[in-house]
Formats: sequence, C-alpha cells, structure tokens
Amino acid sequence: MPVTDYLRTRFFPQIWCSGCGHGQIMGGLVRAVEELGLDKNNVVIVSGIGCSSRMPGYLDFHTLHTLHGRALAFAAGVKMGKPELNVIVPMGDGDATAIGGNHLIHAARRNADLTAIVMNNNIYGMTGGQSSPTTPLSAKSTTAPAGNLDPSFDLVELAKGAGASFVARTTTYHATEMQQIIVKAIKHKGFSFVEILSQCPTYFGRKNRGGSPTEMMKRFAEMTTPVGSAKKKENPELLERGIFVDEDRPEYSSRYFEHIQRVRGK
Ligand SMILES: Cc1ncc(C[n+]2csc(CCOP(=O)(O)OP(=O)(O)O)c2C)c(N)n1
Ligand code: SF4
Repeated sequence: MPVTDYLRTRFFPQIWCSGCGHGQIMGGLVRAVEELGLDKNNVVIVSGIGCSSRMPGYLDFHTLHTLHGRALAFAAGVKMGKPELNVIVPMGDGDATAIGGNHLIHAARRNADLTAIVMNNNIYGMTGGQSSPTTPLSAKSTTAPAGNLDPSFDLVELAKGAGASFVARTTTYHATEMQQIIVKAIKHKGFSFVEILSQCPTYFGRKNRGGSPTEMMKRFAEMTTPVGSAKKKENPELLERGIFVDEDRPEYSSRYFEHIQRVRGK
C-alpha cells in the first residue's frame, strides 16, 4: 500500500513549523507500518497534547487525541479492550516525562504491550518553549532565560529502570535507523520505548543558537554514536543510539486475562 494511504492528506498542510523534526518522525512511523504490512484497521494511534501529539490528526488509522500526559492511560485501556490491536503512542518529552511521567513508569513496569514513541526536542514546543525534564543543564528556555538549573533525565536510563522490555534511542538525522527501530518496537510484545531526538528550531533552536534545522540535525549526528562503539570509550560525552533492551517477557494484557481465568477456576 502506498504510504499516502496511511495519511489524512485532507488535513494538510500540517501545523508543524518548517524544519520541525516531528514530521520526519511521522514519516518514519508510516514507513515502518508500511514495511510491516499492517492492516490499517488494526493500528491505533493514541496521543496526549503537544506539537508531537498532533500526529493522530494526520494519520489514517484509528486515532485518539486525548489529554496532556494521559495518552498511555487511554492507550492501556484500548489495549485491554482489544488486545489484538497494535497500539502506538506518540508523545513529547513533556507529555511523556513531566505530567505523564507516572503513566510512563507504570506502563513500563507492567510491560503493557504498547509502543511509546517519545519525540524529545528538549522543550515544551506547543506552549512556547518552557523547560521540560529533558532540557539540558544550563540550556535556555522561556522559563529559564539565564539557563536551566535542573539536571535532565536520560530517557533511556529512565525506561530501563522502570522495566521497559524494549528500549531504544535514535534521531531524526538517522532516518533509516529510525524506521528499523520503529519496526522492531512495533513487533515487540511488551512495552516498547523509543526515544527519538527531534529538532524544535522555533524554540529550542532559537533560544540556544541551534542554527537551521539542518544544523540541529547535524548536531544529532555529532553528539551520538552507535551503542557499544569504541567512540564512546574515547569520548564519554557522546550519547549512545540503538537498541539497549530487547527482552522477551509476558505482556500485561495476556497475564491479566490468564489471571482472571485462574481466579474463576477455569
Ligand atoms: C493538563 C494540561 N496541562 C498543561 C497543558 C498545556 N500544554 C499543552 S502541550 C504542553 C507541553 C508540550 O510539550 P511536549 O509534550 O514536550 O511536546 P512538544 O510540543 O514539544 O512536541 C503543555 C504544558 C495542557 N494542555 N493540559
Ligand atoms: S514549536 Fe517546535 S516542536 Fe512545535 S511545531 Fe514548531 S518547531 Fe515543532
């Protein structure tokens, strides 16, 4: 099926600023679904609120645009009601790890069979560039004009610590890698967590002299290295990309239904 069949082009042009990374991530997601040959009636996209969370408006699957930070709670409900569906949850770093941080750690702990895609642009884009839990120390934002005082979360470590059974990181610069990782994340049975570094030229870029969207993407290439590469040993500042965790563990809905059968004595 051509990728355009997965898009609601009647709602184009989309709202993202030119050069925003979120559209590239939507492209990667659509190509991953196409590569997997999924029936679009079996795919559900559930989001909260944010620039990143606008994605369900443009994707021609079953879609839910819910409350800021609550996408995983709605998604978990969809999965429990219809366990056969592929439930994919695009989120921003604020949506997933500030207001939605509790839902994230508990969905990971339970190993709910959801695919969480966190578009990390290090800032709250939609509301005007406030600091988020991934704004780097000393970086500038609307709420930290003299530099951010708070240390930032390493989202891969957060997801690993919370018990996600699939954890990966990539960037908008690495388009092919992004698609491959999303394919694996969707195929994975259990909680898949994918962090994708995404450029917000309008707020994070402008406030931190990030330059053009292309320059911001080039920086993703310079600041990252494949997981386990020798470069990381030479330069510990580099951020690793790739798949960090890929474990086979029973996912939540099957465990839940087995539990119910047991309790009923069947
Ligand atoms: C309960 C609630 N609190 C706050 C907001 C305002 N709000 C909307 S989007 C957003 C943050 C968006 O940042 P992020 O999730 O990182 O996504 P981005 O826009 O950067 O893609 C906030 C604080 C809201 N809509 N609902
Ligand atoms: S404000 Fe930032 S995150 Fe939002 S659409 Fe514009 S570039 Fe993208």
